[in-house]
Amino acid sequence: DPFCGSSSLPTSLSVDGDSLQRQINELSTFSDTPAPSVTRILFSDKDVLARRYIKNLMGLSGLSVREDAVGNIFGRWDGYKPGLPAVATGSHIDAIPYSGKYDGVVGVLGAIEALNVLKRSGFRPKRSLEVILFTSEEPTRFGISCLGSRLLAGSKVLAEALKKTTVDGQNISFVDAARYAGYMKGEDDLSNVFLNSGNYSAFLELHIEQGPILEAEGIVTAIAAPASIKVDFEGNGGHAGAALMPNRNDAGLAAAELALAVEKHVLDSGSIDTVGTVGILELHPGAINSIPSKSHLEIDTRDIDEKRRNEVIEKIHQSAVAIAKKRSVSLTEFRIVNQDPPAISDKSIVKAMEDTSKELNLPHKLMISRAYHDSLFMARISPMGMLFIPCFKGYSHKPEEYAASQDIANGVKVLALTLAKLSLD
Ligand code: HGY
Ligand code: MN
Ligand code: MN
Ligand code: MN
Repeated sequence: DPFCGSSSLPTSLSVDGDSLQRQINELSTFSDTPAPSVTRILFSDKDVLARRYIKNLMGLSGLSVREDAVGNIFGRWDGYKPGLPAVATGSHIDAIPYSGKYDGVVGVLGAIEALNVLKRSGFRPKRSLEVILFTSEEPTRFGISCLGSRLLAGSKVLAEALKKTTVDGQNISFVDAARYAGYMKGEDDLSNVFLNSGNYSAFLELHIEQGPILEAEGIVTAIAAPASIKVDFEGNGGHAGAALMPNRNDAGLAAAELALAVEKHVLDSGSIDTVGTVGILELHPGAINSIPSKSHLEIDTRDIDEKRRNEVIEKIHQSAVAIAKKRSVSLTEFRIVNQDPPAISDKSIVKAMEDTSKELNLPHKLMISRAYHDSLFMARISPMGMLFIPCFKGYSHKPEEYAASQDIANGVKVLALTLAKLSLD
């Protein structure tokens, strides 16, 4: 009954920390690698089970659930002015290989619990509150980061690619993979996934910091500018014994030299804020006694300054060309997969989070997010805010990832009260 409860801000906020911790533990069992690691790849069987688990929790919280063509999942609590743009919050549950159980998950389970906290307090939202599970934040399967939120933010290029060209490492198309998981049923073009800006009055994301700075909460003021590049080199290969060194054009050494060039260009950028990683480096045929005839590397480089990051990308490209020439291998691919601008958090949401933290006597600090998040793209269609909770020694993207349930509960409280305030705006 939309008229029960009060539309004044809740005074008591009780987070059910035990059930939230239990849910985090249960969700982590939907994994393709043994505990304590978590591996949950887009549209895999484990991903489908995890989605079902989240949809069930949304249902138990009385949220109405809808899913879009690519598997973004929305759980909605109608406010008493359901026609107004809603306030949304959410994150992701896909997990890169051998990672941890908190990255993304805290912002989905925590968001559902935040709505439960408000329901328990008798709060009645004016603007509807919506929890979003973004279909895939990690680039693992298709090499596209923030696939779901990028699409919601209206990327026509991505909509085209997903329909026509995107395939994974086993040459399975995005469309077939999505259909396997029960999505992309119709022949619909994906533009019906796009949300127009104004759809939400605010978007907030609760997430672990994934870095070593925080002892308490972090309120994010900006999200760094990410980019990723795919590179292939090709040489003649040959017999590791019979081919003498002067006659070789070793694609593996070209890749190794480029990886070191990435490190050099990043260190020479003039700022500690520029980072670069070669997380994927594959050699073909991958036999000890065969000179690599092909190599494939994937480069991740980021900076809080977009121009400086783009200069590094340009230098990496020049190095790839120079190395190919020097080693007489061919540079068969140099593809910038994404080269995104940074995002700035909405000042009024930052202020709402600061005020809420003060009201709850929770220490907090302003900071930049060096990791990217779905918020980076939601900021294109809605005022955005992010709330970080500390994680043990900043460990993330590895099984040792850990966040204390008290810190999670504090984050959920700040999220809940900030959502309530924004809902009454
Ligand atoms: O890589 C990132 O920044 C995010 O955690 N996927
Ligand atoms: Mn991640
Ligand atoms: Mn994440
Ligand atoms: Mn390639």
